[in-house]
Amino acid sequence: MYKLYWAQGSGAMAPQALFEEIGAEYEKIVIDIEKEEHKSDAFLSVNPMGQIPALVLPDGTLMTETAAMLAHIVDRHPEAKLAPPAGGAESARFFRWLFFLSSSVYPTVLRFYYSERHSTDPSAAEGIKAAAGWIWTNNSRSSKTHSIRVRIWPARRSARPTFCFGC
Ligand SMILES: N[C@@H](CCC(=O)N[C@@H](CS)C(=O)NCC(=O)O)C(=O)O
Repeated sequence: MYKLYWAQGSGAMAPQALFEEIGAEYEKIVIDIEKEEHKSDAFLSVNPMGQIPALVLPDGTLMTETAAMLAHIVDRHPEAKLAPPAGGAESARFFRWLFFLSSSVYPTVLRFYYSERHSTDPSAAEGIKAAAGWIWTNNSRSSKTHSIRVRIWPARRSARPTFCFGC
C-alpha cells in the first residue's frame, strides 16, 4: 500500500486527489507542520529533506517532489486514464501544466510562507512577499491563456475538477 505523508493545506492534496480519483488504497500519515513535526527525527528518517508531501511506494521506495509523484501515479494506473495518451498535443498541455504548477506556482506560494529563506536580511520579508504577489498575478494572467481542462485529465468526464487555477 502507498504511504502518503500529508499535512493540512500542503501540496500533499495533489497526490491525495489522484488516489481518491483512482480509488487506490493509501495510508495517510498526518504531519503537523505548525508543531514542526516535519523536523522531528521520526519524519527526517523518512524524508531527510523534511518536506511534505513524501510518498512511500508499495515496494518501500521513497518519493519526494509532488509533480514527480503525480507523473508516477498516472503511469502506475493506466486503467484510470488520468493523463492523455503520450505524444499528442493534449499530452503536451498536460505536461506543461504539471511543470508550470510545480516549477512556477508552487514555489511562488512557498515564498509567502517562507520569505525568510530568500534573504539574509530579516527586514526584506515584506518585499519578498510583495514580489511573490507580482509573480502570482503574472502567473494567473498566463494561466488564462491556456486551457484549464488539463488540470486533471477527465477520467470521469462528469467529475468536477479536483484542482482549478486561475478560474
Ligand atoms: N519541491 C517540493 C516542495 C515541498 C514543500 O515545500 N512542501 C512544504 C509544504 S506545502 C513543506 O514541506 N514545508 C516545510 C518546510 O519546507 O520546512 C515539492 O514539489 O513537493
